[in-house]
Amino acid sequence: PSNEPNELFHAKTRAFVYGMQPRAVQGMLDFDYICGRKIPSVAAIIYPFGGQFILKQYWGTKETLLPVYRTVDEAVKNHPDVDVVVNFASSRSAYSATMELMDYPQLRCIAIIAEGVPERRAREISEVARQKGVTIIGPATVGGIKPGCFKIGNTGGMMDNIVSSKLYRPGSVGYVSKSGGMSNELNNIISQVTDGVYEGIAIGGDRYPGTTFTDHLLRYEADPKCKILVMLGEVGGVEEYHVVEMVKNGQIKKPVVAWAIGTCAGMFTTEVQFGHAGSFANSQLETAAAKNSAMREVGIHVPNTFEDLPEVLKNVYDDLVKAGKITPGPEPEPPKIPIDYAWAQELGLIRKPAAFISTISDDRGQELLYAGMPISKVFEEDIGIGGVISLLWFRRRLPSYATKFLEMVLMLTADHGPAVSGALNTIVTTRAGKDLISSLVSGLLTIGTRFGGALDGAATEFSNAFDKGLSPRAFVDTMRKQNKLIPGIGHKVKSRNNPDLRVELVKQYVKANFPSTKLLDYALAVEAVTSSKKDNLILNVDGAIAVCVVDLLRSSGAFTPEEGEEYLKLGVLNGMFVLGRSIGFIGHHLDQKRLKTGLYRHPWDDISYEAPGLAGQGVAGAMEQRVEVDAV
Ligand code: Q5B
Repeated sequence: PSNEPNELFHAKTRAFVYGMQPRAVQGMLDFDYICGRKIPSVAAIIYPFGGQFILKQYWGTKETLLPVYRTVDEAVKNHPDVDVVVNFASSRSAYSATMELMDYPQLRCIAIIAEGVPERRAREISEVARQKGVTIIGPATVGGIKPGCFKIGNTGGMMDNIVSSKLYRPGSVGYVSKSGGMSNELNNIISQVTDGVYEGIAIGGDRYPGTTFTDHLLRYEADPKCKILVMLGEVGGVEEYHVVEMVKNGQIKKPVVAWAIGTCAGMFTTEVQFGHAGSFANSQLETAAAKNSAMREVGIHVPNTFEDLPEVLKNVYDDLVKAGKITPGPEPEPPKIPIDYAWAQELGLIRKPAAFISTISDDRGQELLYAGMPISKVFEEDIGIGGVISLLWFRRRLPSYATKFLEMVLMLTADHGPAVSGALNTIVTTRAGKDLISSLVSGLLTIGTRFGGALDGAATEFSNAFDKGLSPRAFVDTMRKQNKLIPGIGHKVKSRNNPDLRVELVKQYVKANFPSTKLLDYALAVEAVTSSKKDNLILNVDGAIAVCVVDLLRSSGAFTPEEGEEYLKLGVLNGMFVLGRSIGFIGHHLDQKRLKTGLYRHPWDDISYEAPGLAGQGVAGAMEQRVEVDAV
């Protein structure tokens, strides 16, 4: 609490911020920091609607946690040192929130930052506040600032503005204005022609502000540290005349520099309503011109135009300095302002090497981009999942026969029944009670060089052999000599007599649509050699897809030869099988869940137990031995 009755804020003022306004709170904490305050002016947040318990903010270059309370009661009980509230409640709830706050005698000053509070409500607030001795600033205000001590919410604007107006240390000039925007202008003027602002309050532009010009000017008059009073009035209302009266009757003795804005209203033939609700002259008396001449008459320093105000203020200040009433103090070093990383980056002040690079998609703008293509265009042009793969995997649009082929691959590889290695693992995993992702991953991890993962190897071996000019037979012989199985050749159940129709479909499509099928033709010639040896050594689905994608990379015109080679090395081909078969594995997981199948245990009689001591005894022998062990 303040030591002086006329002092609303001091260097230890502690406040609640009512409402969730992290930016405004940060502005207040940054102001505290540059003023050299030891403790933050914001003690806590009151936010009736939140489930949040803390608000993380910066205190200088470090971080600090502010408590968030749902009720005023809780906040007040926990912070008996708080006597100011910056109330950001909306215009709808500002009245009830302020009334509730005024039930707590420790809260002596409430700044209401809400536009559009009904005038009847504003008057009720003022009345109750006067009865209870609470100072209300606003409503419809940005607040006020006391250099070196306290800043209400967003008053003063950005930090660089605050520093350039030297608001981090007190001066000798106390001002009061209606407009928050014009108070920024006053901060600037005062900092240029005097030793700076002592305190500045914007009372708000409504017809019934909670405190008036006179309330604040009388506080400044009573405060020995404030030497010059500045008032920025405006057209509408009669408040300036109360100040005139006080100057006349001696209640205000300190020099006053004042101006009423809105003199240009006289140039219009009709009455003018300015931006504020109260800035409308209901009579000649309420015009800015009439107010300015009334103020001038009682000795208030009134410039001829607003542009002359700095000069008039400077003269008054210089006179007080000459008379020894103001002794300008040494100018402290302007404080360093901690600047937010994001803001500094936006201003182009800093740079740092990025830890990650991404070249396929961008979600930062208004619209998600796939390789530069807005997501809305992806649908407008109906590029399909094949088109999306072409953008995200190859970073380019592929011709539609190619994207259709990619879709065909996904459809063909989506599933091959529950008996294949991966599907079986997915099923067993699901039946062990695992979730979708675990079951899917267990199936995917089964994909290897023998099952589903032969595409990359097939593409490499077939294209190497083809590029070297090896005849199909020479290729088969070379592989045999090296004791290597040819990837993409052979199938557990499919054979020449039981052909894999998926492979037939691929061949038909590619023959009909691709500009070149050189590698497919070569692979079919190899198949002719291997299948003549053994019926099941056919070009399998992995092999067929692999050689066709190589044909696509080499002949579509969409890739340079180097790019085509690089994509093969990157493993894009196995990616096709992984993506396609994920559809089937997920299906198997859902199927098992739907069927509510229980834990799977493989039958003993399907496993040949060959452990030492049990070898050759078969299931019955093993069982007998186990019974004996159990009995012991
Ligand atoms: N031999 C696929 O083997 C399989 C040979 C070969 C030269 C070969 C085998 C193989 C390469 C890998 C590959 C993809 C293991 C298959 C797929 C997706 C799937 C699966 C599904 C789906 C089958 C018998 C004799 C031996 C071997 C010789 C075999 N393969 N020679 N090159 N490639 N292929 N995988 O039937 O003289 O008797 O010793 O590893 O392309 O995974 O549906 O199930 O959609 O899910 O068990 O279609 O071909 O034959 O290993 O007993 O060999 O043939 O040397 O000769 P098998 P093995 P020998 S598609």
